[in-house]
Amino acid sequence: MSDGGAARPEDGGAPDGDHGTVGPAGPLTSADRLPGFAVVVPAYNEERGIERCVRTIDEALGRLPNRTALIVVDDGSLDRTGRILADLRTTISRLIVVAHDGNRGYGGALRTGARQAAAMSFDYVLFMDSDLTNDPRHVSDFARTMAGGYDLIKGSRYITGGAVIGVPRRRRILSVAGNRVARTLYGLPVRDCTNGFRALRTSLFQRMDLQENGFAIIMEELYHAQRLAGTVCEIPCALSTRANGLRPSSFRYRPRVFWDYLKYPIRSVLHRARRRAMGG
Ligand SMILES: Nc1nc2c(ncn2[C@@H]2O[C@H](COP(=O)(O)OP(=O)(O)O)[C@@H](O)[C@H]2O)c(=O)[nH]1
Ligand SMILES: [Mg+2]
Repeated sequence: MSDGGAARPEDGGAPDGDHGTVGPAGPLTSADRLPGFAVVVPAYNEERGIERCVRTIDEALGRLPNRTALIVVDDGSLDRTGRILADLRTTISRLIVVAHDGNRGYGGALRTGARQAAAMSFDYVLFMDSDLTNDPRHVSDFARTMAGGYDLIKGSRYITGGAVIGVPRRRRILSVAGNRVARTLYGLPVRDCTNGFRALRTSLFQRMDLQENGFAIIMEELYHAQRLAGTVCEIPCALSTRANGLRPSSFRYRPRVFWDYLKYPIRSVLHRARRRAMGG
């Protein structure tokens, strides 16, 4: 499928088994189903940026007709993140704060956030970072694409309209190369496998047997999406680098991280080969 568009169930083209790339969809019409969704934001020691993050996402959600919530998971922050969130909670009704006593990692925080979203009957979870490097103006693009019924919607830097802004050259090159390998091995039409800005049907996320506590949960999810035959599409998104004044990124390229990421596309190849060998 091209960058131009993808079939939506209400267009008569059921997306079962359909994977593809969709550009930003047209304006919402009253004919569109409006899925409810929760933006889930993991936060660890984000005292310097969490207030701006919450206010900006809350404003973006306030402009949408969908039922929404903003779930922030304070993952055992040692700084003032928890206190700032508690203050914001008193005035921002859309904000739900879930706190872990200790640090369970990015993956653990997303699982907690998704459980909360499921308990509140939200159709989708939209995962976003707490440093505003995922541009909140894309939240409405996700909302429109959810109305198309996809199971997994990936934000993509690597399709027409996507962008990488200010990210160090080394990290950009590794990302492009890693994503080429991952895309080929998964066999999914996803150009940006490693992007953490993505939305999933809450029920699909809950069905995935996710174990990763770190950032590799992003790759683990794609392995399960491929296995569970979910419908996948990409929408263009920009990713920028952390603003000066925030704490530095906690992502580290270590040999172990490469393996943690790569093992899922490799497992995906093996899984499909096994299925073929069994004639299924
Ligand atoms: N739950 C949890 N979230 C984390 C942890 N470290 C970073 N994060 C969050 O994960 C997101 C991305 O982190 P960041 O440091 O910006 O890494 P990068 O985006 O890969 O450069 C942000 O929302 C962070 O607050 C952690 O140990 N636990
Ligand atoms: Mg970041």
